[in-house]
Amino acid sequence: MSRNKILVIGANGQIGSVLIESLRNIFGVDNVIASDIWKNEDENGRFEIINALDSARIAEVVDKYKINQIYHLAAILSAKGEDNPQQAWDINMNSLMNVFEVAREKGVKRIFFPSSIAVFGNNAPKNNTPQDANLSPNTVYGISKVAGELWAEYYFDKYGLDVRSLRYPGVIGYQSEPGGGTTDYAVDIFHYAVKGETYHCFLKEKTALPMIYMADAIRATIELMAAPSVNISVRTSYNLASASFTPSELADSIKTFEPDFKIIYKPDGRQLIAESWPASIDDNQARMDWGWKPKYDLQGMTADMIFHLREKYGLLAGSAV
Ligand code: AKB
Repeated sequence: MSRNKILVIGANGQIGSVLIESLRNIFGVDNVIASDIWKNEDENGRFEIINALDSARIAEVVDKYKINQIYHLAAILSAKGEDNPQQAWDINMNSLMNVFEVAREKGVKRIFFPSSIAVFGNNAPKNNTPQDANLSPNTVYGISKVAGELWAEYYFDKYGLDVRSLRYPGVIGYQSEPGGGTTDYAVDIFHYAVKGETYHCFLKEKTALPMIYMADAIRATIELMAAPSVNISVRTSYNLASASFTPSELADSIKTFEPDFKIIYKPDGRQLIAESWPASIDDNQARMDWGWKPKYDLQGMTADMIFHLREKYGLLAGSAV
């Protein structure tokens, strides 16, 4: 494990910024190279500017550090992707193909590629959506993830490239901001609640979506990447689940900590995307293959989010503002 040299592409994003810290704790600061199209001023480990559309630059960094694992997290998410579908397709697909090709040419051993519940569409069962449900997404993001999953399997079958992937639900964390997704409301709502502000929710109150707490999402990613190859029976992408809830259920959970919290529902274009996605996910294959088990339910994630955001905003009892 300690001989891993890991490159994280898209390290400044919602998941990347948290994943980097966990990987550095496990593998050592010098063995985990963060990269993105801009440098975060808080970054104090090894960092390289990489635009993942530039395959020569990826190859250069892979050579420089003798990289043998890549986490490719750079992507345009579901809601933002609909503003400029061609650009979202270009970024999501060509960056992924660059990573796969550089990995193949340079002998990188293992790749992580995030997929999403966005691969499902209106033809998949809404509840407990199975691993092998019909994939007919109606967002460019979802289409790019389906194509990416198939390419992942292709590179494994044809070249033996050990690509592993998770279909992330909405990820909820206090450490970082989400950027352009349909599930972003479930992070934003906490910031408003803790600051005592009314939240205007862009989804309807009864729209259930699968979600996962950041700590669980990071652990799932690292556990999948550490699993013995023989245990990985899914070479497209694994369904991953934790809690599923509606905006009103989340608001009620928040009210147990912030009783005066108010939410107003003002659905916009993201409602249609949410309605095309599963309400809950069956992740049994991940549980059976590599022992996946979430730790956080709705109450657990609410309590932890509220605690950390109160701390962040200087609102913990006894803390200075
Ligand atoms: C999004 O909402 O686009 C993402 C996702 C579920 O992949 N958070």
